[in-house]
Amino acid sequence: MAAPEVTHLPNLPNDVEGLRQSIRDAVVRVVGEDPRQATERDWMEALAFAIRERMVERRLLTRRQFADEDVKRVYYLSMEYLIGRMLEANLRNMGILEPARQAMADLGVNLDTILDLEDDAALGNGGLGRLAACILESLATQGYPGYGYGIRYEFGMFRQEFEPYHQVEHPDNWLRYGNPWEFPRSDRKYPIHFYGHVVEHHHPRGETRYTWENGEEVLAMAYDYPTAGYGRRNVNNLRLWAAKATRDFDLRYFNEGDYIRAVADKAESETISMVLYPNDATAIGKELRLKQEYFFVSASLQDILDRHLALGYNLDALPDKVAIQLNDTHPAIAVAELMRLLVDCHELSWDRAWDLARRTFAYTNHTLMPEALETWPVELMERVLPRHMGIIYQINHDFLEQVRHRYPGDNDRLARLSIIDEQNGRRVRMAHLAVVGSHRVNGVAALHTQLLQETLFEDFYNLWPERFVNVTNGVTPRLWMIQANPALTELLGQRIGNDWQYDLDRLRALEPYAHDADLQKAFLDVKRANKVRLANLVRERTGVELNPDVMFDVQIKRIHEYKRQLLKLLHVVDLYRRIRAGEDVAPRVVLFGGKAAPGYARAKGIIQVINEVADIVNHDPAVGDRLKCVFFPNYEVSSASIIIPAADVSEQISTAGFEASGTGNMKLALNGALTIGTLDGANIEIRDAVGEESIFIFGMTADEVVEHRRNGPNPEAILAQQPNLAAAVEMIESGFFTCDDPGTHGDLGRYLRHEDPFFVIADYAAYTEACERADTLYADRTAWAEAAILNVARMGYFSIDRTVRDYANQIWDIIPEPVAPSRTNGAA
Ligand code: B1N
Repeated sequence: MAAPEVTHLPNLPNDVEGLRQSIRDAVVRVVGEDPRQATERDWMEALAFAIRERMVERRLLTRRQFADEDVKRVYYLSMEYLIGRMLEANLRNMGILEPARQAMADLGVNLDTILDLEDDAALGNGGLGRLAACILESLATQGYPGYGYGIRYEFGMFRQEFEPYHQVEHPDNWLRYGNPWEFPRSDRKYPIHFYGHVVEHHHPRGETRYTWENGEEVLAMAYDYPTAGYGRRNVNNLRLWAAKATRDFDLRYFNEGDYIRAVADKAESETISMVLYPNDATAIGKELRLKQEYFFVSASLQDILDRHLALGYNLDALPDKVAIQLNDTHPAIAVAELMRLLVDCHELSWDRAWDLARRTFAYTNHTLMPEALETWPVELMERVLPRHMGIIYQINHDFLEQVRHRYPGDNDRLARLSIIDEQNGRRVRMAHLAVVGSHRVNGVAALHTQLLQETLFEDFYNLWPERFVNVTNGVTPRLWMIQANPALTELLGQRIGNDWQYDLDRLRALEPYAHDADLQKAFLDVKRANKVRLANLVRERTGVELNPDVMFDVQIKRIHEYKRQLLKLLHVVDLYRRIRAGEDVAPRVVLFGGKAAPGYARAKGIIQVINEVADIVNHDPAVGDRLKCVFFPNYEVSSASIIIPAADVSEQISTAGFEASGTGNMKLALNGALTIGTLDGANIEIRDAVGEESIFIFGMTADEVVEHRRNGPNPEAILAQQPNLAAAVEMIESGFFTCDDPGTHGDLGRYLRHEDPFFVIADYAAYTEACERADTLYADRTAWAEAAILNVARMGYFSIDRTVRDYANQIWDIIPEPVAPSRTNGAA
């Protein structure tokens, strides 16, 4: 037993004086610079170090308490965490934002300038990755024992530039100055195998055993990112894995004298964690992607089992002490890997291991789109992960036996349910592996879960209805209200106090004041100030001047056909043509933001045409302030937090049945934007919460979309009946917006006229009618303010804290374990 002074934690002071001391010390001791000469970046780093030593202290306290209390832990496995900037969030959640601001001022440094220097941690594509980041923040805030596992990509989501109209991707070298938030753990390394072959060992009595031999090995090394809760002392951990070459790796060629080859091979093995695949809602069929998935899953499961055993539990207690959530199918190979670890390494019987695995795992589905469903060719899986292919066959064999027993002779059903798809050249269906290997499967919005049960997983739902649950997504109010919208936060504080910061349902206290003229005025003033803030940023980034007194109409999300940026663009072109024709239209600023996957030609074409239209519209003196169109470059978490509070209108116009949930819809509505939306994803629940008067619903329902497709859509017939729409399409395809090369958008015209796979043409009339309803309400400032205030008051349900409680209660069976303030210190 170590002496008390060894196990004692430091308990650093959090007042201005104490912080100032730490920051000044850190400039010298950590950054290595003379305070007289330190740059802003030096001060930023010093501040980060002062925060992180305080975070790690609480992290250790939290860990001690969890160990003492024998808690059950949840582990969230996700390929993506779209965290954004960490400095301000960590300051706020640690409760030291204001003292730090003062301490920095005392040192002659403006905190806001410093905050703006930080790069976003963009280890994700969009909604799925941001949801993972919100969930970790909420787990800590609510005091749940919850840990994230993922990949420490050297390069995150690419940086988007326009040259001048089309998207160009630049590498996101976010670690180039190092990263003060991470703790490298060179003592936490696990070997990860690839390739090689499997050897069977027959035993006269008992099960056949398998060993996985030869092949290649890389190491997964842990980097820890402490995650602080808001208003609590709990600090959890996000552990990201980086690939490092093993020592034997070098030796192999060094001994043969091929030094260059040895170094090249070492670099090659470390590419596993080099780059995030920039594809949202599409499956990536690349061997390197499969290796990334297995790499982080294997490291995480080895780490989880190590901790479980180190805490003194036996493997039979695994489901009582551990829950593992699979964020989509990207980590679904975990089902086979846990079986391998339990059966091959820990020598459990197959049946015992299977029971433990199934009770430990749960799986979240995020999409119904066929092109996003991961399937791996059997041949590839066999080559890269031969032992896992064998395990999957065994799992499938046992599973299909069960199905045969339940539905004798139903071979069609067997083929539909099988983990192996035999129709398309033998592929492993990762979603089936995830469903079979989990005790719960959830969709991310009510409609999405219903559609999962009726379509994608219909056969599974019939087999195991109790396995399926809905957990509607949410967003963290700490980032998406308190940090992004300080002006509204302040106003809310004055009117209803700050309880809503801990329980978002309490925003409802605002409802009785929705028609209070003073509140309405203050609310509109806040919105206008946020629009001025955005207008300044837009001027800086694009040179376009925006009038904060017209409606800001915002569509920010990944570029995808189903999200229908083209529907909004057709509206812009229609308005432009009518303005030029002398018609009086309601003025608006239309702002787009979002990235296209680099290989998604149609999405890149959509960006290009929006930029071209914007350039003509914004420079036409006949238009003036009546219409402005901006494509905000490099949309990311940090720009989202400026754009969202400034939006009057939120565009959520996906083809019904395609957007699993959406979360931008929640962030915008929470900040007082009114939604124009289809009955898709969480829009339906938003409508139910805010009421018909605060939302503009339009267009085909998911059922009607299916019906429409069955009837054979006919966009040309619709165009023949809608002269405004036809004129807009003609303007685009005629090359009006592409003076250099009039032929450029003929293809886009043909696409809309003859294909229109996402029913932009079919929904157009309903869409513009919804936009006009919004224009009419917007013109009545009192009525608009009332609707927008009610909208904010009724958004409490969409707090990520409710989402996390739903997971905790319905799926994980974990309870909060807040770190007691009295336990600031003392022996272990
Ligand atoms: O997940 C979000 C939802 O709110 C969105 O509606 C949904 O589109 C999004 C493969 C995905 N689904 N699938 C992905 C991302 C990366 C990748 O490589 C698929 N993203 C979603 C949160 O539930």
